[in-house]
Amino acid sequence: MSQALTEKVKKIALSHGADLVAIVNVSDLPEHNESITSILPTSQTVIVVAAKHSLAAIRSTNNQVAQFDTIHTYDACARAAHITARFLESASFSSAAVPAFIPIEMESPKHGMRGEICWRRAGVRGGLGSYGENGLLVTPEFGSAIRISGLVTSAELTGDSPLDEDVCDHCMKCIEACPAGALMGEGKINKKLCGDVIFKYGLRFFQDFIIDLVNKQPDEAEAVINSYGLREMWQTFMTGNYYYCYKCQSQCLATKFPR
Ligand code: B12
Ligand code: SF4
Ligand code: SF4
Repeated sequence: MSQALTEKVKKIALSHGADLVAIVNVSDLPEHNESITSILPTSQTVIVVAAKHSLAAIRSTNNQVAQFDTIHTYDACARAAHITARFLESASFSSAAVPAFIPIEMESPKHGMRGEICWRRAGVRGGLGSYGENGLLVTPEFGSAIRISGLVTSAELTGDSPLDEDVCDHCMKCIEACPAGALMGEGKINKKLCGDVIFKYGLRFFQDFIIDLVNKQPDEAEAVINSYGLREMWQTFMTGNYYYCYKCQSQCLATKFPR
């Protein structure tokens, strides 16, 4: 394991969009062994990168501002992951950046609900923070207001250790703030209730829209096509961002850590 290479890799990620970076050995993510190996059979290390949201943006009552911030926070993660992968490849280590959220396996049984690597888990194992009552990765620096992504590489880097401390304040602000009543504490979530809110104009809306359209008489179809819902959905297609709630992220400050 090369400490110098590990430090260099972290420096590159941090100077290209990441606000936090952690190194996890593949052997410390046994739950993802199969998918990691299918991405890169020679994988030795997962490099986790996280970028912070603008708190003002995800707290804004203007959802388009929050969506815009999300697009660019994901971009920051993607840039850090890709540039780090390119650096490692130029140093003769096979490396591949892994999606932060989409594209994602849509086939049964995953149905878009399971990433190739669960980035919360990877973040916890790499010591970026701990699980919160909201089920998200809570960091000392930014609470839950981060996006996470990363890459796999054949380079053997020095792994980081999980944190000893519990970063979550257990203040329950996330639970109280959830408009869907989807959070039950201790990380338990009703995914459908949350999904109905965050994907308001997502896949289910699209499916209902098509069903509605095919059941309409020709003279009624125009009203459906001209509806607000279709225009909103078009925007989510165009931008690639479809979230309509950020409350459990934006209310979580994990305030026991000064910043
Ligand atoms: C599927 C998915 C969803 C689903 C299901 C979420 C869920 N909680 O399971 C839905 C659509 C509901 C969803 C909602 C949201 N999501 Co989402 N989602 C994902 C996605 C694409 C895959 C997650 C996955 O593979 N889950 C499957 C398995 C691994 O999860 P699981 O069976 O529930 O197992 C977990 C628990 O067992 C937990 N666990 C184990 N032991 C313990 C112990 C304790 C004490 C606790 C608390 C938990 C815990 O560990 C596992 C996770 O590591 C990830 C991206 C990624 N690739 O990681 C983003 C991701 C988790 N989502 C994210 C976000 C921000 C959101 C939303 C805020 C929506 C938004 N505006 O973006 C909400 C938050 C809802 C919430 N509070 O959980 C971020 C989280 C950032 C962070 N700080 O952690 C991620 C990582 C995207 C990213 N790349 O940044 N999401
Ligand atoms: S809002 Fe409070 S209880 Fe919820 S995850 Fe953050 S620190 Fe923990
Ligand atoms: S994203 Fe919104 S609806 Fe989903 S769990 Fe968090 S607060 Fe609740």
